Amino acid sequence: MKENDLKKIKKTLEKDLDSKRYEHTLGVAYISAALAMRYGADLKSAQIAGLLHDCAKCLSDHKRLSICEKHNISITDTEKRNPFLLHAKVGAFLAAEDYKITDPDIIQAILNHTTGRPEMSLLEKIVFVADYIEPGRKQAPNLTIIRKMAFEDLDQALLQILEDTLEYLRNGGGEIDTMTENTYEYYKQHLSQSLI
Ligand code: DGI
Ligand code: FE
Ligand code: FE
Repeated sequence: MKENDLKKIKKTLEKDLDSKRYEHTLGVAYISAALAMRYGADLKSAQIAGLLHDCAKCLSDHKRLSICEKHNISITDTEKRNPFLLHAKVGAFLAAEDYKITDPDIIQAILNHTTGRPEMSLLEKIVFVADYIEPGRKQAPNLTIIRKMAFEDLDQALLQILEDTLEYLRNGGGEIDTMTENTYEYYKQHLSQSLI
C-alpha cells in the first residue's frame, strides 16, 4: 500500500475498527489537518497519522501482547498491567508493517499519542491534541476551553490535556504511566520557562 493513499487507508481501517472507533479516527484526521493548517505542519502527514493513530485499538489485549512478543517489542510493567496502553506501540508497528508508512515522524506520532513524551515534534503534539478534542469527544472536562486553546496555543492545550488526564487517573481512572507524568512535568517546566 502506498503511503500517500488516504482512501486505501480509510477502507482498511473501516474493516479493522468498529464504527465508533472509525468515526473517531476520521474526526482525529480532520482536526489534525486543521491544526496542521494553523501551525504549518505537513497536511498529508497529519491526516495519515490521525487516521492510523488508533489502528490497533480494536484488537484484543491478547492479540496486542502476542504481536509484541512475536516481534520483540518491549513491554513495560505498567503496559503489562494495562495492556490497552499497548494500542499505541502496536499501532506504530502495524503502521510501518501493514500500512507501509516509512516517515518516522508519523510513526512517532502514533507511538506517543496516548502518554505523550517530552520534546514532542509538532506532528506528535497535533495528533495528541486532536485525539482529545475531535468533535465526537464528549466526556472530558474543560473540552470547550481546550478546543479553543488548541487553535491559539498548542503547547498550552497540550499541558491542560495532560493535567486533566492525570487528574482523571488520580481519581481512579487508572494507573499512571511514568511517561504521562514525565511529559506533564516537562511541559510544565518548559512553559513556565517560556513565560520569563
Ligand atoms: O485511544 P483513545 O481513547 O482515542 O485515546 P488515548 O489513546 O489517548 O487513550 C485515552 C485513555 O488513555 C484515557 O482514558 C486516558 C488514558 N491514559 C492516558 N495516559 C495514561 C492513561 N491511562 C493509564 N492507565 N495511564 C496513563 O498514564
Ligand atoms: Fe488511542
Ligand atoms: Fe484516539
